[in-house]
Amino acid sequence: MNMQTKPNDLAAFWMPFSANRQFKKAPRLFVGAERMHYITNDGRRVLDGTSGLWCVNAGHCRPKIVEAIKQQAETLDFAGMFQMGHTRAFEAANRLISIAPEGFEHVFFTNSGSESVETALKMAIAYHRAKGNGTKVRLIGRERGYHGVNFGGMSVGGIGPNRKMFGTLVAGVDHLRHTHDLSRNAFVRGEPEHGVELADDLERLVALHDASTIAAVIVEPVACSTGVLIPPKGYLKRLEAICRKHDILLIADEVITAFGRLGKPFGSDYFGISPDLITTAKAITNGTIPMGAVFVKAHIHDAFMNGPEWMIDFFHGYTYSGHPMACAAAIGTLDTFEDEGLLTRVNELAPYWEERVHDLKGLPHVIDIRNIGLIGAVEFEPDPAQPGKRAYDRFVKAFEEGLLVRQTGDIIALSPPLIISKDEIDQLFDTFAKVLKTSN
Ligand code: PXG
Repeated sequence: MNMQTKPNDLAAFWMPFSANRQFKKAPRLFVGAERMHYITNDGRRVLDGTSGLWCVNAGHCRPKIVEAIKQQAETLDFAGMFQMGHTRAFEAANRLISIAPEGFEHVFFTNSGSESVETALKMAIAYHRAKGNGTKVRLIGRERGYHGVNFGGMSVGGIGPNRKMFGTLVAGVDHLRHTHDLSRNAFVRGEPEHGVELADDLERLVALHDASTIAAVIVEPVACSTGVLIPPKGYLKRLEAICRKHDILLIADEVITAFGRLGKPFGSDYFGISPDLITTAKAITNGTIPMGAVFVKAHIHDAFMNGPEWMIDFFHGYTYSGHPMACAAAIGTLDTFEDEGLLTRVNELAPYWEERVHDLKGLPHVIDIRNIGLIGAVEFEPDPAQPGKRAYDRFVKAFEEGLLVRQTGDIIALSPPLIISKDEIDQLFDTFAKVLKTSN
């Protein structure tokens, strides 16, 4: 151990996706959390307007989840899952399948959204190979998509700054155009009217590469990290139909939209689509223990079950796939969701949420407001000299005013825990409106 390290020195931890130098000059630190609030190191309560990082759908430090984790730590701390098993993993998988959209019969456990994405992309390519279609290897993502930070996810992802420092990325990837169109859709409530034809972009890529070379398309039902881009009406269904026509797998990246955010268990339920694979993470354990899961339809899974029975069927997995603590946390989370009706509670809240977020129209520099389920976003006119600074300043100011929001570019995203009350929705928007009125 380096004896010069002071216990609370901020230098040692190189923080992810952060402006480290600026943060360490004026840190924002939490020491506790309870239901809808964080508690800062100087004892202030901060309303959680972002469910942590879109994970804490049931609110913070919920008793059934805490208890499940405690009990598991005392009973079975770790068991590897390669050629061995433990009962909690099978229990968690069955519980997850019981709330999954129709047709999903299997889950593959990972430890994060990024790992779920890598797993799904590998499954897609290997599936076609197993079916005798070994040329179907290309992967199609979408501009402005976010699929985590590992090489596959980064490559199908479409956020420039996340890609530009990392070389040529994975070969054989192409991108659909994004669906953000303020000229036609600004201030629309819910799903935008215009842009269904953007799904036809997949036909353009099929014409260019030929369907015989394309394994899968991956999209987020709602592209959240990039600033909440809501799909135009009919877009996802049309994309699904084009995938079917060309035997291209559709992967719905539901790391954010799964587990009740849109008022249904999964975003695919909400939009009425039936993808082949669904990637999840985050709220699967209410953010408590890292975990991800890929939901798999039977035809995909079964394609792998064709070699000798004693042989490994899918050469992929993580030391911590199906970790007992994560499985216990997932079961405690699903119990909490069920007890409190959280997977559908957003249906009650969404109309009020929509009213309140759109009340921000007209405040300084606001050029668009978007909402769906319990998600909101406010886009600001960028300061041409310092793009991103306007939203960043509002994020910092909101924190000082006791509200946690999430900044990306010149957009602020809002996504509180699904247990939020109407009074707390009022408090969130009153505070945020004050911040917007008093910022440059
Ligand atoms: N896919 C999607 C759709 C995501 O939103 C990932 C994959 C990667 O998950 P992991 O667990 O590897 O981070 C994500 C993650 C934000 C924000 O504020 C969003 C994410 C992560 C951190 C911040 O928008 N999404």
